[in-house]
Amino acid sequence: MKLSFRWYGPSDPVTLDKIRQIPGMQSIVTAVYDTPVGEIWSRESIAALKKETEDAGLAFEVIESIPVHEDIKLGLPSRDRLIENYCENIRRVAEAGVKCVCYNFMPVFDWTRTDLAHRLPDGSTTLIYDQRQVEAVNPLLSDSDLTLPGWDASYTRDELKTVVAQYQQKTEEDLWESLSYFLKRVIPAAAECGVNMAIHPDDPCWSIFGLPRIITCEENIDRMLSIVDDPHNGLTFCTGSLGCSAKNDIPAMAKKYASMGRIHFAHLRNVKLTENGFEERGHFSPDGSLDMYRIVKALLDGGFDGYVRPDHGRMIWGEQGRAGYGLYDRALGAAYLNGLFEAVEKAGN
Ligand code: DNO
Repeated sequence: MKLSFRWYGPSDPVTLDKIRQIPGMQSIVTAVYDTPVGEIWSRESIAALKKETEDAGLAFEVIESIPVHEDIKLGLPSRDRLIENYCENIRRVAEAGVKCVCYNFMPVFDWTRTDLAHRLPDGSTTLIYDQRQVEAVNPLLSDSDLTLPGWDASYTRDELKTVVAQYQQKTEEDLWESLSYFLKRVIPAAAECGVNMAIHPDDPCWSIFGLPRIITCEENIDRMLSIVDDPHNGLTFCTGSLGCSAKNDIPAMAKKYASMGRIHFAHLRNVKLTENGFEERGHFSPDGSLDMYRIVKALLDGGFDGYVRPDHGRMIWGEQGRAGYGLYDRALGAAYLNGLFEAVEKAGN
C-alpha cells in the first residue's frame, strides 16, 4: 500500500514538513482550491501544488477531489460542457503525474455531521451524527436552522435552497441516469491518460433531507461498477462512510472489490454506531464498531496495493484546526495502519 495524507494546500495549518515526518508517508492527497466547481484548473495552480509537495519529499499522485458540478448530477443541458471540463482536469492532473482521482456523486451535501466537537470521555473532541437532529432541519423551509457543520460554505443560504429545490423532483433512478451519463464520458478519458477514478461512498450512506443518495451499499456499488466495466472505474473504499450502516459487511466488501482490482484508494477509519447515528472514534478497532484488522487483512487478501490514507481524526492534545483534519490523531491513525499492514503482510510469510 502507499500511505498518503490529505493536505489542504498552502493555507493548511498542518504543514508538509510535519506530514513528511510520519513514518512511511509517501504521497499527498490534495486538490486545486482556487477555481470554482466546474471550471478548468490552471496548469500553474497544478504545477505549484506539485512543486511544493515534491520539494517536501512527498509524491503528488492523488487528487481528492475534482468536484462534480451539481448540473451534472441534476442532468441539466449544461452538463456536456461541464463534463468536458471535468475530462480536461483529469488530463491536466495526469500530465502532472497524478494516478488517482477521488470524487463523489452526493447531491448538494458532501459528508454531513451534526456536531464537529463532541466531547468523548477521554477529553478529546470528535465528529458525530445524530439522525434526530438532521430530521429536525428542513433545508427548504427553515431559515433559522439552515446550518449544519460540514456543509459547503460556498453556497449562500438562498443558493442552497435553490439547489436543494432543484432536486425535489429527482428520484434515485434520475441520479443513476446522471451518474451513468457522466461515467460513460469520463472513464474513457481517464483510461486514456492512465488515471484511476475512485468514487467516494455517500457519507452517511443513506438519503438525507429527502435527497437521493446511491453510493451506499454493495448492490449499488456493483451497479455503479458495471455501468462502465473498466478497471479505471473504481472506488475510494471509505470504511467510515460505508461502516455507518451495520448492513454493510465491510471486510467482505473490502475483499470482494479488492479482488476485482477496483479499490484504488482506501480511507481507513473507525466509527462507533450509536442508537441514533454514529460517532467518529480513534482508528483503533476496540474504540469503534469496525474491526480494522479484518478490514486490512481483507484488502490484502484481495491483492490491494493502492493508496491508503488515515481518515478523520479527533482533536487531541489541545490541537485546534480543521474539523477531522488535524495532525495528531490522523498521524496516530497512520502509525496504527502501518502496524496493521506490516502485521498482516508478515503473517502471510
Ligand atoms: C470527508 C471526505 C469527503 C471526500 C469527498 C470526495 O472528509 O472524505 O469529503 O473528500 O466526498 O469527493
